[in-house]
Amino acid sequence: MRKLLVIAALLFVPLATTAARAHAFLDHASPLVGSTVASAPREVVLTFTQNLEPAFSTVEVTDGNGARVDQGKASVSGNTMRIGLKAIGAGSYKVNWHALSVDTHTTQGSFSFRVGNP
Ligand SMILES: [Cu+2]
Repeated sequence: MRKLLVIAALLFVPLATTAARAHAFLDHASPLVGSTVASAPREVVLTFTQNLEPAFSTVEVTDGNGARVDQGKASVSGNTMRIGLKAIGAGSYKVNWHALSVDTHTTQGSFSFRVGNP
């Protein structure tokens, strides 16, 4: 039974990979996903696996209390979305993004980063 499950899982991997490539997923971010940075970043930059539709792609950055610490309006260029940050101190911050890729599929995700001494 267990062997069958493993085989089934392996069979689905190529399909999942193909589907993932067809949408705009987060490829990498600055600050890095889950990282701790020594000094406060002035912006968050998200790079996606596909070009984005600027009008329908957004990102919000919130502090530990859920208060917005971003400058309000993301700018999108190609597969990159960036948003400026207010002056932030040490703490944990959450980045919530929504993306509409040029193939009209929506994706969303979130991650956090920390400012302060690791
Ligand atoms: Cu897609």
